[in-house]
Amino acid sequence: MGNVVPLSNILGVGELMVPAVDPTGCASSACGSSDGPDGMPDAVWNKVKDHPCYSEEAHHYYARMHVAVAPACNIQCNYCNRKYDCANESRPGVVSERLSPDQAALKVAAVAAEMPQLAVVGIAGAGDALANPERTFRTFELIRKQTPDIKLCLSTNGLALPDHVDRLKELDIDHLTITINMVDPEIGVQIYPWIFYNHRRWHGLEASTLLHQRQMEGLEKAVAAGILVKVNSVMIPGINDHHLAEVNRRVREAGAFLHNIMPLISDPAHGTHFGLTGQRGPSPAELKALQDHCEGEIKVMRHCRQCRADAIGMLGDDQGAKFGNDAVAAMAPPDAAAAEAARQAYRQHIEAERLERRRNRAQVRARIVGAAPRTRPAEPPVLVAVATSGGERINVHFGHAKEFQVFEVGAKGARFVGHRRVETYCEGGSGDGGVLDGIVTAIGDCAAVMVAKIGDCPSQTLRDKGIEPIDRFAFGYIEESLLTFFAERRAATLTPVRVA
Ligand code: CLF
Ligand code: SF4
Repeated sequence: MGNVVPLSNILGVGELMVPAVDPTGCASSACGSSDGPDGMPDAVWNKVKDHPCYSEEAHHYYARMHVAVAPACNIQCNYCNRKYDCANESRPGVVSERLSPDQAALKVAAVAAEMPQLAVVGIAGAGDALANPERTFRTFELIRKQTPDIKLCLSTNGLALPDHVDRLKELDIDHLTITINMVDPEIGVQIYPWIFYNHRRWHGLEASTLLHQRQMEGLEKAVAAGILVKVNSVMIPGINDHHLAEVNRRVREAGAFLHNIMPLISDPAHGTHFGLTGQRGPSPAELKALQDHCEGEIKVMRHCRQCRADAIGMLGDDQGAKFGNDAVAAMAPPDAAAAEAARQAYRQHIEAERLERRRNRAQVRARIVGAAPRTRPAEPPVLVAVATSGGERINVHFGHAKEFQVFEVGAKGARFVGHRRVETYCEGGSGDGGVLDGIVTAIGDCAAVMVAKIGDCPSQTLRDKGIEPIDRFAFGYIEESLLTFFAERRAATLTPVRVA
């Protein structure tokens, strides 16, 4: 598999593959992410650098798992149906199993023993983590004790947050997500039919006003306590899409670290109010336009996968089905010390890889972007879809891709702008035509798709639709491949301007 070293050879664990440090020192990149220690205090960088949600770069290397210990919720969102995962942090889909705190701790130990990439354990439902505080905090206590090197993370709608910030701090929880969809209660009325607070149910504007006040109070308190707060917002066209820039401004002023603007997922089959009333979600272009508009002093997260409340693994590659309660019970008791040693070895390996690549990033960009001839007129950036399973490399066959990462590449460089989920095209050697149509639709706005390998038949269909299939960069680093592609494309289509 090209320039890839099986970490299992070093550690004797799993099937994990990680990219090797390039001994020649060339071809390093960061996938267009602006993530990095630059301009960030060391203390903050150390908190975010291995968190797959807080650092776009880290999501290529590190995994998270959710433990679904919090079934109840204290509010009703119009995009949620109680029998589905919390839409704050998950895609609709039933939580397979609810866990007690003891079961959750057992599951974390089992996953940690199998998956040295595991960096974070989060509680994100299936209801609201802080509507179930005893179960949530007991779970965190158990996990903190058994795997102290794994970060803890919590997601909440914010209603109960002001009452629990001190407890979060005591448990050394550095990462907190609050879903804030509005800062104007009149807009909130269209999203929240009721909340349950102070032993009674509140409706309408009263409910929405209370929720807004508690969310902002909780945000400010958490920031004051030194917790890195990520704000999630669900983009709901016609309801809060034009309002989210104001939300962005207000949460930034209140000290939020990161703003994650996610698309509404709405389907009548989910039985939600919005699904049943035909409320649509935004198109990828609408989502990107809003994210671009909000990007500025606060970083906008674009790599969210709207995970299940029981998701396990790298973002975009859920391994949760392998770790059901029965499977965990049948596993041999994990060797905690060996598992921790494996995690430490993995982190050191990745740290060296990232350091090396950061050193070379400027050289790579200068070589490919800086050396390009000046052209007239400036060629606009294009979108390119990439099949990757991590390591910042193009390392998935077209037919095996469950999603494509989308990058915008232009004269100034390449940057990650989102992902498109697809059904897997290849089914035991024969491609599925209907699925191919779906993939073409999903990446229809892309000029090219970069994969590790692709067959003639799908290649022709893609070409017919104006999408260039490219497998000549197989297993190469994504950013360098994108920049090379753009430079070649520019050289082929534009006349260089002589510079005096
Ligand atoms: Fe989980 Fe959320 Fe923590 Fe990440 S998810 S509790 S911050 S560890 Fe991440 Fe999943 Fe998006 Fe959430 S990709 S839904 S942002
Ligand atoms: Fe559903 Fe989460 Fe909203 Fe509660 S906060 S109603 S679980 S989406």
